[in-house]
Amino acid sequence: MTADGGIRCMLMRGGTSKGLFFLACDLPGSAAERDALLLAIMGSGNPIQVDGVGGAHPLAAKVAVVSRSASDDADIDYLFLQLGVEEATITDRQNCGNILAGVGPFAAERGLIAAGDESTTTRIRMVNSGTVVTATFATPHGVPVYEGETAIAGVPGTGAPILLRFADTAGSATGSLLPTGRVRDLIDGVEVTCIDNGMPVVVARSADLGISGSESPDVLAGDDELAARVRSLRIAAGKLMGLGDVSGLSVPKTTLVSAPRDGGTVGTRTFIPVRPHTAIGVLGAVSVATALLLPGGVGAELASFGSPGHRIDIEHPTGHLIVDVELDTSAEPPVVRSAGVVRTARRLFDGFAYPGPRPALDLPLAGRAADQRPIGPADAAPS
Ligand code: NQM
Repeated sequence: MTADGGIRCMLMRGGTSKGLFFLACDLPGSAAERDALLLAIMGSGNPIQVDGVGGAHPLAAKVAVVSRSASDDADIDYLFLQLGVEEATITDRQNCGNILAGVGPFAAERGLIAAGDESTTTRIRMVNSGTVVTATFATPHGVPVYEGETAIAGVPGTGAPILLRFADTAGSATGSLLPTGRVRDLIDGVEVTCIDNGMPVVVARSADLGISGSESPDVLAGDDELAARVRSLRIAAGKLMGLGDVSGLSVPKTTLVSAPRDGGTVGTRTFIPVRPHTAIGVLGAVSVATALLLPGGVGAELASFGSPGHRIDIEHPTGHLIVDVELDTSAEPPVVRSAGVVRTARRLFDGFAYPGPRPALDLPLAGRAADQRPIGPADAAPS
């Protein structure tokens, strides 16, 4: 912290999301103090986050806390925190594969890892779930570059590719790939597949919730009846998935699937958790792709699988997200071998953030539900 209260951090775009990246050692060691500080920096608890640096959307109210890893199987620890916009909430109950894209370059920028002369491959432990991911990104002359030729849907222009390879993502938040113990469940008269391959997601058919699946996020955001149905579906699914009362939580997400319209495998509209996503999350997409590959997965009959392989082309409101999922369906229950995705990221700003007034530390945080207190490893190990 600077003498006048500034906290060192970097603003980065990771995939289709944006957030503040901190070194763990630049934040308070106590989770409660850290959370109060981050809520104040972001300006959460106000719809336009006018008194903070948040982007007035859940996709731009994210935080990565990064440190050198103490585990043998990882180089870097990455704790993801999702902050609320209207509500002053903060939770570590989910991963974020988009923000993850910025973690390797950030760690190289801050000297946590030694970068290679051309490219760098590093092992990142997602502290939220304990999953280790391998990230490969360009570092000519040992310095991360962000410029490149790779386009990802939902982001203007192109950037340097960042390859993310996941293993052991099944059961990230719930302990199992199929947390209800079944491939299909019936909730509110709607057939769903509740899955957790990196992100707990409820997959249902768009038509079963009264939409075609081609509506824009803005149109969906104005549909109060749909919002009520999604809310009810995810709350019931949360209980079945062993997540308890999820009314104040950011998981599970809901993805409504339809037949593809643009040459992809499947059409999707995703809700985080009730607000429509402008694209789809990375691990959300990995979970949806896995659901479609499962024998009996809801919506698989709508999907158009091309040549045999593991490449699933997910259509979303702003384009396509291609994920590569290797699933062994000969095992019972099926076993996920690996998953991969390509993203880009960009350093947007580096400097110091100045928090405004914070909630008193001995009082519960405003708008923070009891079950939103961090339940995972509370702090990334200081570097
Ligand atoms: O699923 C949004 C995003 C995400 C999460 C959300 C993500 C993922 O688009 O891995 O990336 O689900 O809240 O950043």
